[in-house]
Amino acid sequence: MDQPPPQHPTPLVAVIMGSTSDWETMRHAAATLGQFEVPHLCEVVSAHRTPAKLAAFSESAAARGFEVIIAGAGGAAHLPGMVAAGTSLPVLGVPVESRALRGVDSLLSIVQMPAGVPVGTLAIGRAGAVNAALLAVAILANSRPALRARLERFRREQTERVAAATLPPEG
Ligand code: RP5
Repeated sequence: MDQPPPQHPTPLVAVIMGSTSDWETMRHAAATLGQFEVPHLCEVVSAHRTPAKLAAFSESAAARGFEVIIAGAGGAAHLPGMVAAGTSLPVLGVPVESRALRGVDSLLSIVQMPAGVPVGTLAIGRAGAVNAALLAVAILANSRPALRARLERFRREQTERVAAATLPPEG
């Protein structure tokens, strides 16, 4: 008898990015969500190169079951703000480190949203990608006690690891 195709749980978090070149940074968000077994989808959606796809994505995101959107972009990084313009879901913005200005351009493009359309902006690069995923987990955990317990265990283990760390001998 044929086996039914594997059921993939509906993704709760969308990890979108402006270009495949952002994946090196954004893969850390995906990996962190994976660590918490949070179903997620990763996709390239460009504010500048695929504006119609961006509009369709943001307007359908809530109906598709996403609860949080993580958007990473570099340079003139309009993606997080533009996706936030089309949805009331929480949008977390990750400034990708650009070659020319080391991500300061990305950071300023994402962080300075006018009042009324918020984007929660994280740090430039890998730290921002990891923390965006941890914030997404914290948001989802508000209504999922098992996820809250897992997040608290992660934090406890991190604390224990840092407390037990030793420095190399001097000289
Ligand atoms: C942005 O332009 C992307 O988010 C990326 O960070 C940057 C450069 O894109 P590529 O020229 O590498 O495709 O839209």
